[in-house]
Amino acid sequence: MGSLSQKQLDHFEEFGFLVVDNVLDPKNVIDPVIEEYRMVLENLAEKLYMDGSISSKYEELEFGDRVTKIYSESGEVHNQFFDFSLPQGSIEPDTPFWAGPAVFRALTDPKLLDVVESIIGKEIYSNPVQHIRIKVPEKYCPKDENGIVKFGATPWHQDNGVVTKEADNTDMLTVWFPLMDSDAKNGCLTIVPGSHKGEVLTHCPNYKNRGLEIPEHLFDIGSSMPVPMKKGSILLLTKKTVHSALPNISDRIRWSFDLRYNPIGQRTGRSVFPGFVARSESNPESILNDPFTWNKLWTKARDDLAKSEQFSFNRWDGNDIACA
Ligand SMILES: O=C(O)CCC(=O)C(=O)O
Ligand SMILES: [Fe+2]
Repeated sequence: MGSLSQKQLDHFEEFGFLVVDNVLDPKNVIDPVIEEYRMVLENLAEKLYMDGSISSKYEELEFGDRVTKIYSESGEVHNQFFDFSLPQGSIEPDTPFWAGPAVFRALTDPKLLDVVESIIGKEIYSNPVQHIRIKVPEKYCPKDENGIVKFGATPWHQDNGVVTKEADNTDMLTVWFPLMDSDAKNGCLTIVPGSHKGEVLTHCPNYKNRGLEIPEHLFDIGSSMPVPMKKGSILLLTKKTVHSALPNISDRIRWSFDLRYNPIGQRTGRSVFPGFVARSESNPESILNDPFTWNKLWTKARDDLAKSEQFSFNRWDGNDIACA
């Protein structure tokens, strides 16, 4: 059943975002995810230690400090190892990803789906445009050849801009949540209230070496605001709400999930990646309940894509006049 009040729905409609507190149980939903990722990090540490990229496995450190140390010493951000999605190109038979049971339980959490149902209705598809984002403190984070922090602040964009045009009529909802408290210091999201009422804005590939970004002159950056969040809270965004994430200038990691949902039957905008039916009143047998089947869907997608032609989700042209 939908769980949002009319007041919350009105806020979402008017401003294009909504924070809902106390949705995900920190102990029963989020901590198991963290525990699962502790094992994933253990495997990464073992691999990097074996191939000589790190001098110790740093077993004594807790997750955040350990991942920071490992990324820093190896000079690489290994986020693909943890992600429950695949890269947008160069997929190999051994491209890593993590689609584990605790992650699946978070994606299909009944309280989270109750919130989603309030917005998109009772027939809910888990859209495969989804990521874990681990942001280690910028001061320790490896930099690219332009001196820019790898996987640092997220540039200004609309989620509609990162999917193909086939999803332009899809009622795609973004659900973002941190796995710890998130604030302006450790890199919470910033949003532009009301920006969802306009068009899909021009995005520029690799704008100012930062990645896909909407140039600042196309929206009202002055009215943007950071959205600090508690562990267990979720942030809803429409597909056209302009948003970005601040840099992590704290001493600890900032990590988060971003998920998408759309009504069953609509295009996801990344058709080569697998989604699944998360909730359905009209056809309950179609619901995916088994995390291992979900894992197999991603494994098959990875194996198929490793054999096939390269694909691209990019719809933007860096030569557009707005990008100059
Ligand atoms: O977490 C981030 O840095 C960006 C997330 C985002 O853009 C999204 O959830 O749509
Ligand atoms: Fe986004």
